[in-house]
Amino acid sequence: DPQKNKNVSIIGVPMDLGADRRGVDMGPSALRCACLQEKLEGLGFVVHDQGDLRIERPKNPFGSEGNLKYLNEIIRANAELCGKVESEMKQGRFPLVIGGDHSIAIGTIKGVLKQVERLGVIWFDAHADANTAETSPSGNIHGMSLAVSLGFGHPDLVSIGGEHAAIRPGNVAIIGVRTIDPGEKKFLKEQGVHVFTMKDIDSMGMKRVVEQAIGIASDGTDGIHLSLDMDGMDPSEAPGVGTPVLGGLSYRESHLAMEMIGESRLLVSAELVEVNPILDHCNRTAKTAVSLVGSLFGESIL
Ligand code: HAR
Ligand code: MN
Ligand code: MN
Ligand code: MN
Repeated sequence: DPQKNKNVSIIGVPMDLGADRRGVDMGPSALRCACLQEKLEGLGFVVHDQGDLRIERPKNPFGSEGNLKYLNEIIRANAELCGKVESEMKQGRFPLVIGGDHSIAIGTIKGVLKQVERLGVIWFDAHADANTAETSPSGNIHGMSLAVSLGFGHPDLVSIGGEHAAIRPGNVAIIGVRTIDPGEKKFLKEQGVHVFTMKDIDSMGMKRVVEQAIGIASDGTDGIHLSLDMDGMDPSEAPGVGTPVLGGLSYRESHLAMEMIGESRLLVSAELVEVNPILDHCNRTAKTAVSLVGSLFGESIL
């Protein structure tokens, strides 16, 4: 809980190999330019910026194995990230991972799992990221990271950071989904992952959706991880993302979600992904992301 633990580690992962559009490798820089550290310090946190992991340039520009683009580079980055997250948590610091494409959730979540055995996950995203190589239409690993974190996918991805119990599907809630592949739909239903689509948000309201999501992610767990993909927001408010989808969450709905997750006092880790400065306007999406982090870490008006 960042509101009890005042020490926050920022871990940058400047990698875009999990996505087709280049540019999210500049996300960590954009988020720092948008005063991420200053925002947290203003809220009374002690920030330990760990800098960025070193991401190797791919030797083969089309280096894919089967339907898994840049598999080896992504394994190496995530293995390092996993170790970093684990060691920061061991020192009593709250890990805030900044990406980077969403494939980095694989390393973040495995690292957290080594410290928090039973972990619930709230996955804020326009997409479900629940493909495997068999079902993926693109071969992009950022569309597979939730499946991998549930224990499904290429064994070299699932075993990153060592063999370890995965997150339980009944403790995962996805919020903001509005595009899903046929194989993902089948997988999520079979596994019993709770998916809150835009239809649910429109009909129930964000407040009830987030209450339920927190209930799901906290049921029998020792804490909640937030995986925040900025494309969950509507592209009119967060244009700097690689795979925008119309009809997303508003600025206000997104802030309410962050405030409620923060107020739950159950958060043990978080990551912020898919900010693409190349496609952005004057760093607006990174600034919005930093504002969301503020709400998550307890910023309030009154
Ligand atoms: N489902 C599609 C695929 O697997 C698109 C996926 C992902 N894009 C993201 N992830 N930004 O959230 O290729
Ligand atoms: Mn995603
Ligand atoms: Mn363990
Ligand atoms: Mn997405």
